[in-house]
Amino acid sequence: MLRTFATSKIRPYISLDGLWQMTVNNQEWQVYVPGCRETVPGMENYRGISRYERTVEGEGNLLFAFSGISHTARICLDGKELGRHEGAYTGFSVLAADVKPGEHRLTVDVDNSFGEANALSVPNDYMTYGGIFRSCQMETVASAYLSHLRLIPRKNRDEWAIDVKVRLNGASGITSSEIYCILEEKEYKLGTASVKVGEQVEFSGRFPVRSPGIYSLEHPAFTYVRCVLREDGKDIDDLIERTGLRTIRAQETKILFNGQPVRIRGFNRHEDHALFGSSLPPAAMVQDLQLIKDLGGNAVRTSHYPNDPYFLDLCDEMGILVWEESHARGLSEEQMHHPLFLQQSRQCIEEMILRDSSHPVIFIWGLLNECASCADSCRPIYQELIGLIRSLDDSRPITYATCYPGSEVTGQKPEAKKGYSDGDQCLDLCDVVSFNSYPGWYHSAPSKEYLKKVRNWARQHGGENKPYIVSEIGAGAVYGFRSRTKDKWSEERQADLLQEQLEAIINDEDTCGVFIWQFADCRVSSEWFYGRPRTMNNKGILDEYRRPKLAADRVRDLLPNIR
Ligand code: ADA
Repeated sequence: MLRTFATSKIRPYISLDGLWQMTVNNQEWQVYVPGCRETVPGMENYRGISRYERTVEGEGNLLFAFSGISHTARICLDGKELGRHEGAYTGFSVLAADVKPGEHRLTVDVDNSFGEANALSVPNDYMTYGGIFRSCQMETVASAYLSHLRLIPRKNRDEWAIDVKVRLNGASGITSSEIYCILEEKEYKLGTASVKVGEQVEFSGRFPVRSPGIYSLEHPAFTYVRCVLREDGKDIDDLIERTGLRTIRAQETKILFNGQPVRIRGFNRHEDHALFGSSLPPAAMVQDLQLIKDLGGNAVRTSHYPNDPYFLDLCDEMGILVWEESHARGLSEEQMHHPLFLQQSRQCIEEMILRDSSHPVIFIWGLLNECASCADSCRPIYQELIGLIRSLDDSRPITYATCYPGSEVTGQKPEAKKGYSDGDQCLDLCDVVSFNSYPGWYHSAPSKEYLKKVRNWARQHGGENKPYIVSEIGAGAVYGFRSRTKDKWSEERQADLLQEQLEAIINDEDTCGVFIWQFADCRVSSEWFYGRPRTMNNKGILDEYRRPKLAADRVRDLLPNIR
């Protein structure tokens, strides 16, 4: 299941989840899809290419939909290439047209190696796992089919409407069809078009909602839209999407959800689990969301890439706000000038927004975590990518998490580098300002003064009159390491530091809240962060098995006070 609800009443599909054959250098395994290769005995540290294979039975126009393959994929049917995709965290589909009836061999070459072809998937402070790690399915489509259905709710005074966008794709032959949109059992025509094979046309319209059920975190209520493709009076394809009627706005220093200021009690979370790598089954996703709620949280940040669409559906249903982030973490000026950086960033942003903009709980788009926002040469990149997000979705605020206040805050003279400013120089470009700070952990400044100084600096350097989020605070602890002297890496020390950091935020009503770094410990790429104990990022409040550290109780006591 790619989503938690049925996305079509017409289009036949079969799930491709289950046992596949995997081959690496002539060695074969039976592996479960979705899954990470690293969970296969003997493959815990494998980086490179592997071939996934299985048979499928079908005929006609077969659309193979993948929710996530890490990080590069080449798909073939009976040895003929259907398509390639770069980027682990967004889904894609490839089409095999006019397939003869019978059994066919589907092969997927999966590659997670680092190299010149990848500007965003680089050795980093999280693990780039390998595999078909999210669900996939085979759909049978007609001569034309719909894709990219997305819904944006709009409120004007007390009237609600939904902006609907959908794409028509040609699969085989030339088709002339009519596209309709059904909302509250009323049918509206979106247009008529002919598409050739491989062509894509987009349709859009704004339609009123006459009996609106308002979405709130406490009472999630959904509005469904079904788009239908009609040929000669017959419905040949359809797509269903849902949204929640709610408003979201950054106004002066507040973030308003349904007109009310919200304070974020959030967790940064990597898609990572000791047992499943980045391929968490639905039960583990639900457990994570239950744990977030139990710890007093109301939000999750998908650090540092778009998450599984199934997880986002669960967030909608369980009323957890989401900061969804495009892929990029800690890239230097040089890495941002990689010849493929812009192309791959644009692709990731586009695929994320076209896939996810209907989710009511996504309250903000994020991008470029801790990238080179001090470098003159990178400001145009921030401008361009923030502009791209705005052009694809003007209904949500945009932010990026930075860690560069000026030297007057850090007390450290910046390296006098040509073309670098003393601190972040892109804050004016976004709607909400977000800073990552680790007082007491990476430096010894007391939390209360330090966090306030950072915020004041941001306000004077492009962030005036904007909402402010502390997008990361935290400290490391190795699960089970207790120390009466509260040594570094002990659970005691982590708990104390988090308490100090959280108390500083609770008492600072001028911030819109916090995302704790991080929800659970995660694996990091050994190629880069070998220096971290256990080759893990140990700042989880829970360990990688979701066992609570001492800090969990402290967070559960304190977090609810941010309101
Ligand atoms: C950064 C970064 C995180 C993580 C964290 C840490 O702020 O955004 O991905 O690396 O630091 O643990 O140091």
